[in-house]
Amino acid sequence: MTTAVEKFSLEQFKAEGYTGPIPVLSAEEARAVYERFFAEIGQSPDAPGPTKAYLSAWQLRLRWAYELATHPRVLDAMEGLLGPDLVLWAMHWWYKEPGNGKRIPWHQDGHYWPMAPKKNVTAWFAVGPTFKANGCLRIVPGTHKTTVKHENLGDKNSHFAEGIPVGAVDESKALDVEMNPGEAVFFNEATFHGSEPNTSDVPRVAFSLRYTTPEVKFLTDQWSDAGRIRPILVRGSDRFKVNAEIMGAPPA
Ligand SMILES: O=C(O)CCC(=O)C(=O)O
Repeated sequence: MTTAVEKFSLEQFKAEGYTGPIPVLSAEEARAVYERFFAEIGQSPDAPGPTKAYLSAWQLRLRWAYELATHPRVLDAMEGLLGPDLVLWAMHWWYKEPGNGKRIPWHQDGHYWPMAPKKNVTAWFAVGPTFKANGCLRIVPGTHKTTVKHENLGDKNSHFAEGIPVGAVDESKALDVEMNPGEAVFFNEATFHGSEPNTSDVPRVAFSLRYTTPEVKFLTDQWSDAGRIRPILVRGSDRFKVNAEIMGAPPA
């Protein structure tokens, strides 16, 4: 399988709004995570189907998920992009079972997140193989320097109601980020990204980790699901304490 990009650098991240993918887990480690994911949603990896399981914030309640979210290779990469003080604030599984017809529309994450300033690096992690036909992540390099208006798309096959109108995206510049199990790619809060439906018989099992730095305040009165925002300082120190009332702790 080919990957769209193979380097990791701060220069690329600054210029293009993304960098990677890099290998984080071995194939065996990724397979173990794959099996844990299906066990947690009450399915067999051999019979993947739709789920109604809650797919967010596993880092706050499952020790293995927390350890995955703070894997030293991820933290080292985040340190290279964000500096020495790191706050883990979200984890979300992006699962598309075979035949899942929903697309993730083109969007900029910062549009949905009340935080000040808007500053985030996502590590998007392939747990199983991700490729065009199973709806791999798509990124438009160089789109992270401005914010664009998101609109109600009126698309019943869209995972989110609001996104970037199709005409505002130069699809000819989009990368299909095909990835091997255990790889992670990094992008920021303004980089255009999305994905197409899974038309294959291979489940797309992936998750995102969200990282920021301690001076960033979460405006929890503006989040519809503020209960899941429990930032955890995972490296360095917090001189700002702007989120003191909502800080979380690693699960036992
Ligand atoms: O997994 C996808 O297709 C989209 C992921 C995404 O929107 C994100 O991680 O912010």
